[in-house]
Amino acid sequence: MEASPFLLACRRKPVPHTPVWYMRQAGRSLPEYLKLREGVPMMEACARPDMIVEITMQPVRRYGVDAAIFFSDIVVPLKAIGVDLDIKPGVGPVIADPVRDRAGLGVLRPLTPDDVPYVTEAARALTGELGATPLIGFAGAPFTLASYLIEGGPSKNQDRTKAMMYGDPELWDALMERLTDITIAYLEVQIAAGASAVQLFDSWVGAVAPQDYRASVLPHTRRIFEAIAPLGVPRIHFGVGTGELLGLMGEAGADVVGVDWRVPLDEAVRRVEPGKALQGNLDPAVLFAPWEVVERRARDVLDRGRTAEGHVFNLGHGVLPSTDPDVLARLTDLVHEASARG
Ligand code: 1CP
Repeated sequence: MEASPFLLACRRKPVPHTPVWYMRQAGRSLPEYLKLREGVPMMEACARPDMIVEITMQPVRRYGVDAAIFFSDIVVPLKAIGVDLDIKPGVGPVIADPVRDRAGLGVLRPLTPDDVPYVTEAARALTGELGATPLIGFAGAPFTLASYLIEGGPSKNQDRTKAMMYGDPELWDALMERLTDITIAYLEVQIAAGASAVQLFDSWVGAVAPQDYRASVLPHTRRIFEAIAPLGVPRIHFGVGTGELLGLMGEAGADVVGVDWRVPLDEAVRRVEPGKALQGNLDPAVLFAPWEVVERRARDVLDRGRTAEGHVFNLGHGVLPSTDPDVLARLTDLVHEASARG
């Protein structure tokens, strides 16, 4: 397992080829996924070990990617501690009673492994089934979880979230503290059950300016990475629209910084402190272009990625739902062949 190209690249060690996996590779465009999910609501699928295992395996079988990502959602730990929420098809997470004052914090109690037995069971089964392919566990970062809790659902600009951050820093920090504790516990459960790496998704933190990130987000995120450091698995940190934050995201302590498609990887190398690997960053929309374009752009990502101390090939954000699975299969082969070191 330690010889897996994915883990080697995360640790900035020499690799036989550039490893590749795709954010949201599980549970998006695959017909075998859509068939399995027929009539099963998302939150139910996330609580059934048989479904988690099968959906996590599907892209590994089909694409031959270098890592699996645990099928779940970032709101699963919140639901597990009793937050009244649902994932609405075509919308995303919707929170029944948004958290907007101190009383609202009451529902955010600490998470224990007993709250998510299906995660432990599925991750254990998966590590057996995956053999030498690493399993990536994941969690939503406190800012992104806070944004769903405060806004009540998906939001374009995170206005209410930032209003609390600017206007009531004490409430903000109390909320972030609780979410940080939940996130640490949730990542620990996945690592204890066999996850070989973890990714912290701070998908919407790109809405924040660097000085606010430093003051109001970074201390919490750093606490997460410090807490799980002794467990020894690579830690990946990703957000969208975070070009201005890449340096600070590295400072927060991850081993690998995820880069969206807006910043070329060789420029990201300059923005992130030394001693970090990078992950990314082909624009997921490029996969809708003719193959020649996909190939040229993928080779460009590989070339720029060579300037990093370690490179994990990925998209700049998740696989888009109407992506042709055959293009992802072909892209996986291309990345492996074009980066093979004799
Ligand atoms: O393949 C994988 O990566 C595993 C599955 C996975 C992951 C990693 C799902 C399944 N969700 C996530 C993480 C997640 N969920 C993120 C971080 C990654 C990212 O930035 O894309 C975020 C922001 C969410 C929240 C969420 N859940 C949204 C976005 C809504 C918004 O604010 O714009 C949506 C649409 C969901 C629902 C969801 N999550 C996963 C699936 C398969 C689905 C669709 C379920 C359905 O509608 O039935």
